[in-house]
Amino acid sequence: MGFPEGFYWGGATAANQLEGAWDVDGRGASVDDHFTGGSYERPREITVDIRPDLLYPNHDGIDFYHRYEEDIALFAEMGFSMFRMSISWSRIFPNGDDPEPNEAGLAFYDRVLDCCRAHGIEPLVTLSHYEMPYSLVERYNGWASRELIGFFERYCATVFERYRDKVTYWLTFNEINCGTMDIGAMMETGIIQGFEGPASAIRTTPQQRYQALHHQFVASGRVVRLAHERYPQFKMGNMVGFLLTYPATCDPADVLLCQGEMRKTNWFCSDVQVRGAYPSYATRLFRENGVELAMEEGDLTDIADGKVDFYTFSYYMSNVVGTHDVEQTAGNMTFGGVNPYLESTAWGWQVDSAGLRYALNEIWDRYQIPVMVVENGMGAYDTVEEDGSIHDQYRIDYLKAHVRAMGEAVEDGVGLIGYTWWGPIDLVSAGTGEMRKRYGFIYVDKHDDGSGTYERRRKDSFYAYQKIIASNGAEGLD
Ligand code: BGP
Repeated sequence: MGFPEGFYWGGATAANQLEGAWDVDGRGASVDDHFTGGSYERPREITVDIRPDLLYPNHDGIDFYHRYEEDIALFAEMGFSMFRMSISWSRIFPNGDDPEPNEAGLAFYDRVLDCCRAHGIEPLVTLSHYEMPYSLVERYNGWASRELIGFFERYCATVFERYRDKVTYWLTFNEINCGTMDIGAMMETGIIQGFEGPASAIRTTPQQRYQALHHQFVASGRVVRLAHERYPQFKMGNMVGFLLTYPATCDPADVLLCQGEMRKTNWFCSDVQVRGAYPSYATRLFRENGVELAMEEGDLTDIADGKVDFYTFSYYMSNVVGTHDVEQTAGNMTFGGVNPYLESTAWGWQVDSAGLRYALNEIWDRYQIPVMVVENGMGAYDTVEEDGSIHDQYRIDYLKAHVRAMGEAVEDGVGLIGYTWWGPIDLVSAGTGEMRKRYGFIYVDKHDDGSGTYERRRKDSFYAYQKIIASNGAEGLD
């Protein structure tokens, strides 16, 4: 079993979950800066104003802003050849539509990217990872407004030009398909203008969600076209939060229901961004959900011109749907029924490594463009032993099982070119705002109450991943 030569091994992060320094060097508040901490049982709260009596974990993140050199050196020590990061839009344009970009913000990413290059690490940069300047929420209700397209184009044009010699691989929107879901739409599209209360209480209509997505599709299409025209060396990708879904039984009604779910959740956004057109099933999907898209002339051309060069997705779990009684999962951000053949993490995510092989084959058969798994991982409670060591065998098992599954997919003929583990260093959870939901190979001494020294520590999994990378996935998998 072998991974192709030059296969990218690495880790994935998002600016808002690790940088901290939320109001430093001219940065504007971003959507996630208005989210308090939460937990498995208690949803994060969204507040319109930043309240001194509440804790907003993204404000400090893990202080990557000041510690990136140490962190990237640790990634290099593990053998990373790729680092997926995102640029914080509000570090570059604090209000989203400022007349000039913020030079201090641009200079920060120069330093980070130079540091990656110095270690021989290829950056993979997400342009929008669950955030936008909060000012655009206040004034425009996020992607509900068409104006966002122009602001996004300007932001992208600015960073493309600035980092043209430092970045080759770009992704437009993280998990764009979250915009098809009620709760997901809040982080993905920022349509939370004036909302105050538990994030789980947000309700959006299909009309709002698909309209916001349409604006994102047009924006993505335009910036992909711009990249192809001006920077032929750039490779532009999409990013889908892949929620693999199985039918609960072989009742054809369950199979059809599952097909519909797979289309709505995974294929809809993928089809638009890879094929450059709305899929044929969209007409019925829209009709049955009362969606009437407002479009302008040229929108469909923008989408058609903006086909991506490679396909990326996150993969954490699989779900089940059925027309009969199906026991529902109780985890945070889980969306379906219980699968009796699978075990779940402490947060209720059903671990399914074989499903990764299955998903990879489905994606490859459908699109035939290079594929990367840009998020995969396991949130878990870690215990620091008295001597400071962290024995995270559960994470090692998860990692090995998923690497083996990718190896099988490569054997199946899938054009897989890279793998970036989610949260190679502990960071703030997007779903719950917790620190204790840890993904890292590197432990960060920061806790949910905001305390901690921010000291970094190698876990056992650090060495396990190092071994896998050193042998290009040939060793360290037993
Ligand atoms: C994905 C997001 C990431 C990340 C991950 C884990 O959906 O793209 O930003 O956070 O999920 O989720 P969580 O942090 O909620 O455990």
